[in-house]
Amino acid sequence: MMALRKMAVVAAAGVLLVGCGGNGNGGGNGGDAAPVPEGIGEVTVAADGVQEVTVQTQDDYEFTPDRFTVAPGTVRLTVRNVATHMTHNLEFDEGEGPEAIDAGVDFLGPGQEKTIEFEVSVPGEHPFTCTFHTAQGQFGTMIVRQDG
Ligand SMILES: [Cu+2]
Repeated sequence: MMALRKMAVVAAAGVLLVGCGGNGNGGGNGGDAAPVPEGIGEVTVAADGVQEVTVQTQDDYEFTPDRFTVAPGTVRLTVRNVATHMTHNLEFDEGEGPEAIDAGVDFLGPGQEKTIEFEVSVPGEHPFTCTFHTAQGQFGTMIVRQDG
């Protein structure tokens, strides 16, 4: 935890250096995306029987992955922001899915991760958004499917 905080401070210092050049210049983004760790976007079942999945955000306007599929039941969703300077969140679009999901991650600073838990029972697709970057197209979809 201490190490993480220290990294965040270092990263914040870096923002000052690159802040000007980095903004609005999407040109070279293809090659320098943060590496995706093993297991990101994979749904696994924890010891307590709850299905778990981790979605990552980074210094761009994408969820990694932007689609994942769960089975009806309890979902433990972790959103991990590995960005060094961008803040994100994850909110399920109200009224869009087959049932209401009363959970979301409202703020995730650089280096933070948060876990939410909620129930799904109706098959279908739940769109979600980073509300900070809706204009930049940061959307994703959680699919609920009977056979997982
Ligand atoms: Cu975002």
